[in-house]
Amino acid sequence: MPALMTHTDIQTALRSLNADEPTRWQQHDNAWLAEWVFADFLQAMAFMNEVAVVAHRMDHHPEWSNVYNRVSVRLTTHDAGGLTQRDVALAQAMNQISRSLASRDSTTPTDG
Ligand code: H2B
Repeated sequence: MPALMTHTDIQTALRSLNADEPTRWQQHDNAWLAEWVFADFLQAMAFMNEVAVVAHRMDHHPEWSNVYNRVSVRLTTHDAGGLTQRDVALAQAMNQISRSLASRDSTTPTDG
């Protein structure tokens, strides 16, 4: 079972995760919450699909929901009862995937 992070570890990791977007990740109880607003529904789905591949590979799964172009995420390690390095790794992957999607052209299909 992965080790729970100390309070100091959690604060350090949060600062690093929020280096580019200071209010993205918030601590709430024993978990981190984040929300993204994408260009449209397909981009939100692309985000979830790319993250799903990583989460499956890591065997670490987000609690998340989607409404149109919004994706809400809660990360915690259930087996450990709180935040661990697995949550840090998945949060980093989510940041990276969302940045990469935002820099791509719209995922909306066109006739071209
Ligand atoms: N995801 C999360 N977020 N926390 C866990 O403790 C966890 C998980 N445990 N995905 C994994 C699966 C475990 O149940 C399996 C058996 O490895």
